[in-house]
Amino acid sequence: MSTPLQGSLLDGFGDTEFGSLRAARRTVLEHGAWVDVLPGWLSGADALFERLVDDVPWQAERRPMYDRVVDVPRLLKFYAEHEPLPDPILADAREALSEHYRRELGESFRTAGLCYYRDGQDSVAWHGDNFGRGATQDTMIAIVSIGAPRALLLRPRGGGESIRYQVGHGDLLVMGGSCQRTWEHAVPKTRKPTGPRISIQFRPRGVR
Ligand SMILES: O=C(O)CCC(=O)C(=O)O
Repeated sequence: MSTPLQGSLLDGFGDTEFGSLRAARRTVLEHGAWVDVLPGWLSGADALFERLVDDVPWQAERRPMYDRVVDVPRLLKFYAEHEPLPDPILADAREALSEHYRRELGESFRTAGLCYYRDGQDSVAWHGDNFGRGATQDTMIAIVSIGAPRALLLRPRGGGESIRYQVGHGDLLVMGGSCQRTWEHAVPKTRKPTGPRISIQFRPRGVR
C-alpha cells in the first residue's frame, strides 16, 4: 500500500524556483566517472509533484524474467526529443541544465524519462543506462527527484563498494563521464514506510 505524500516533508505550494547550478558539488569516482549533487535545486515543487501524478499518462510495464513475465515495479513515461513535456517546469529545468552543462557535455539534454515510485516496494535494479551511446561514450544523465526521499546507490561495474546518495524533494544528481558504462546505479526497495517519489531523468540524444 502506498503512503500518501507527507506535506510536512515537503515545501509548501509556493512557486517553483531553481537554485544556482554553480552550487552543485562534484565527486570524482574511479574509472573516469563522476557525480554532481545539488540538494534542493528545485524549491516549491509540491504542486509540480501533484500535477505530474495527475497529468502524466503513467504506463505500467511488464518484462520477461527467467521463465516468467513480471511487472516492472514502478510506473514509467518516456518523452522523446520533440515530444512536449507534461509541465513547463520540466522544460525550464532541461533548459537550465543544458545551459549549465552544455560546454562540458558538448550538446544539450533532449529527452525526459519519468519514473513514479508509488511506495517503498517500487524500485529499479542495478543497471547502467547503456542501451545507446552511453555504452561506448562518456555522457551525462541529470536526475531531478521530487517527493519522498529514496536511496540511490552507485557501484563500480564488476564489483566494489557501493556509494549511497539520499535523493530528496527537489534534489539534483547528475551522473557524468564514463558512469553509465563503468558504474551501475539502483534504487532499492525499502521496508520503511515510504511515500511516493517521481524521478525525472534528462538525457542527451541517443542515450537510454
Ligand atoms: O529513480 C531514479 O532516479 C533512477 C532511475 C533510473 O535509473 C532509470 O530509470 O534508469
